[in-house]
Amino acid sequence: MAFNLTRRKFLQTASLAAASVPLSKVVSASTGVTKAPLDTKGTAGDKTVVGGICEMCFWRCQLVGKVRDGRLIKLEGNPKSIDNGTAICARGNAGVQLLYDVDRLKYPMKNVGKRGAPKWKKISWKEALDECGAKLKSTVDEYGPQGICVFPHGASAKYPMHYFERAVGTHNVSEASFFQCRGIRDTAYLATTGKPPGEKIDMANTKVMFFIGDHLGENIHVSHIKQYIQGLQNGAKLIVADPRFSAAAAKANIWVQIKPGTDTAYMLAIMNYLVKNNKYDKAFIEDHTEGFEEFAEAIKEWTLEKAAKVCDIPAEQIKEVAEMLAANAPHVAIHPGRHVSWYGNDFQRQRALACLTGILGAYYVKGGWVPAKGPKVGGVSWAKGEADHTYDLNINHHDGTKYYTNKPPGTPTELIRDCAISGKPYPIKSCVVWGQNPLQTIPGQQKMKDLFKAMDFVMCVDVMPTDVTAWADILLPESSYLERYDFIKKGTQWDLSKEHQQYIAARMPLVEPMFERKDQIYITNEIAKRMGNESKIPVQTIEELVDKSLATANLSIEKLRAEDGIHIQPGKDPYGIPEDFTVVLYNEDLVDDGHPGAPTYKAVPDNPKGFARLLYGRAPVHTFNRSQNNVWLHNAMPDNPVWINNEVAAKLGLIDGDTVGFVNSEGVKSATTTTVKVTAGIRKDCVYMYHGYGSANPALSIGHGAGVDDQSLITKLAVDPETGCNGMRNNFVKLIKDGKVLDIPA
Ligand SMILES: Nc1nc2c(c(=O)[nH]1)N[C@H]1C(S)=C(S)[C@@H](COP(=O)(O)OP(=O)(O)OC[C@H]3O[C@@H](n4cnc5c(=O)[nH]c(N)nc54)[C@H](O)[C@@H]3O)O[C@H]1N2
Ligand SMILES: Nc1nc2c(c(=O)[nH]1)N[C@H]1C(S)=C(S)[C@@H](COP(=O)(O)OP(=O)(O)OC[C@H]3O[C@@H](n4cnc5c(=O)[nH]c(N)nc54)[C@H](O)[C@@H]3O)O[C@H]1N2
Ligand code: SF4
Ligand SMILES: [Mo]
Repeated sequence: MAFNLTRRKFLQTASLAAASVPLSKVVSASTGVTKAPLDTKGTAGDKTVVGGICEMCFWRCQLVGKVRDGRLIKLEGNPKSIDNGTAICARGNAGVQLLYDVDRLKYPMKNVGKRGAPKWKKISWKEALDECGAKLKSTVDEYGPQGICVFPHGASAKYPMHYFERAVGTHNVSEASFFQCRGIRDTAYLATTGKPPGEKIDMANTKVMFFIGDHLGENIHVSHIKQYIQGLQNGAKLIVADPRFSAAAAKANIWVQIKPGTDTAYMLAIMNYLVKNNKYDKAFIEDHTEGFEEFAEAIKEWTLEKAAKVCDIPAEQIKEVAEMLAANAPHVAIHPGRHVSWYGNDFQRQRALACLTGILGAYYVKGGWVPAKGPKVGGVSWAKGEADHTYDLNINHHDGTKYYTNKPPGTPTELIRDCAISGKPYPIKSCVVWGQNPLQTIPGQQKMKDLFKAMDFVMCVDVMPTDVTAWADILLPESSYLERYDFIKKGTQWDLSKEHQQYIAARMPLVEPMFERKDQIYITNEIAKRMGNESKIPVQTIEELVDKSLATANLSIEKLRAEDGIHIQPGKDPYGIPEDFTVVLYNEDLVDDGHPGAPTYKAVPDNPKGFARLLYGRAPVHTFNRSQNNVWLHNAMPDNPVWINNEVAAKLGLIDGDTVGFVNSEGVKSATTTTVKVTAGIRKDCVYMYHGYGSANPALSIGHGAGVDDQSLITKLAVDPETGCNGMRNNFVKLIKDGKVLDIPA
């Protein structure tokens, strides 16, 4: 929602939106898409506002809002959606509670206390923007643009991120989606197939799904889950490798209870078995791969027996999995993963996944990896300048080589933090945090606090008072995803075997922003003006940005509203491999850069005596930390019980529901406690908890202190040598009960 949209104008557009979805239009003549009636029980008679796009997580399902007396009372999937359809998940539903959360940021605030122990004073937007502009400008004047570091995430962070990268000119930007999430996957596939893989596997039409550490069902992305369920309903087999009996493992034909950190060894053995036994796709190898012989030679040591020992699973089971894959190839869906920053050896694991898909010939075929083409929509943002690598921390200045040859876009987090804390090779003095909570997102909490302490200025743009916002000097309240325009969401229909369709949607506000919240264009532009960058401003309002972007696809906000918030057009047949598609099994470029040419297993540190490895993952009804204060979601899962193996628990005298805290192998204790979940569904050498709990900010009246913050225990840093991304699962804990530290039996 733009700053200059008056209430009257807003109400006009809102009622226009409502008027655009009468029930008589439930079938779109242009597309033939059948829609369910919009009015569901309990909301009949309420206004339906179209154009919502969820951002309770980053999958961005398309929504409609039910509005009564100007108040949003319910969110539903947009019936026109060919992606999520009418379905949204628990978190999506609970967006209503985020919107009206009484703890939400309402006004610009200045910290008149200390960083980390703030005292907030309400100030005007003018004062806040003047201070941000002046402080950031003085950093640039004194230290250069590289003196600013940026920690962005989410749809609204793109425009400000581009401002700081392109108009101001700093390289020191570290996005959570790259350096703590999927960056490794994208660059590993890039080095193997020339393309980042997305999660584009055709699960609905496959014969076998193979998940290695993807816990679909707890990790929820609606249209992805639809594909997965459809696949199961169609009789697909499921193989799940996970040290824990995850929701997916519970549905699996084969559960591989793999030793943490050893997946690469496991896949090398599968591939070696397929090669040795002539069970690979010879035509695909001939036509679409490079380096097969070198690859086969490099992995030949990986016998079933060797991997069985390393991965602590039966050799017979590895063979069974390999046979199941071979028997159903090429219709096998090998999930490329999403959160893959695990152990610091992850680029190799991701390369192995991409190679295994190639060995089975499972690219561009029904049930395999199928990159269905989405519609073309141009972006609008700050103009890119000439690339100048003078202050690029990833370039070693002595000889011009890169530290991390396969890093995703931006600068690896640890390079930024080390530079900011040490002042070497140059000072970093201002920090901008926008839609990221680096204290709970990036391992090494103390290091993050040290970075903030080393700054002259810290500014934060958020919607809630989370752990990171307590470290800001100036804290700015953004309008939430339900109150603003932004993101263009585009894609293709979830079931690829149906007549193929593409869609384009743009986020539109479902209600007017409350209090003094502003959108990202207003905030960024006002700061840009104060930093002397007014002439570079690409758009004046968020509506202008969205409209210009839509215009590249012959659309506009108005047209999109008239189409119930989603434009649908015919797509292209997604199957059929392009002639020049190549899987580089043995990559000479990687060798030139000092890395192995074929995927290679690197062992991770073993458990110190008396400690269990700490594993973490998604809570089905929460998104990281961001939803912790949401009353509906909190009530559904108020803490994050620690999973502990039943035999271990028996030896320690622990039973379900016991209250425990933690101490890690570096002596760091958890600030809070949680409960125990005793289960045979986890290996004895690890414990597991849902990520995102244990908020430290008392301004969160519901989320504060609920459960344990896994990140607070992840103090030992591992960095993936090819990408510079953070590994997070090489940390070990003991449990503390009634003040007594319990040694985990070997
Ligand atoms: N230990 C551990 N660390 C992890 C992970 C893990 O599983 N375990 N997962 C990793 C992964 S996969 C990811 S993607 C990252 C996620 O990392 P983050 O994106 O940092 O996680 P969130 O908890 O969603 O925090 C985002 C911040 O954005 C704020 N926010 C929400 N909506 C808006 C908005 O509209 N505008 C603005 N300005 N702010 C908003 C929230 O209040 C919160 O402060 O974490 C990574 N780090
Ligand atoms: N409900 C919900 N859904 C979400 C999100 C959310 O916050 N909430 N976030 C979204 C985002 S941004 C992302 S990136 C995805 C992440 O979703 P995933 O990629 O599925 O998440 P991870 O947290 O990596 O996966 C955790 C699983 O890996 C297992 N694991 C741990 N170590 C190993 C190992 O060495 N080998 C193997 N094979 N498995 C191992 C854990 O036991 C756990 O089951 O989820 C998305 N969906
Ligand atoms: S999966 Fe759930 S939280 Fe994520 S965008 Fe869709 S409805 Fe929202
Ligand atoms: Mo992620």
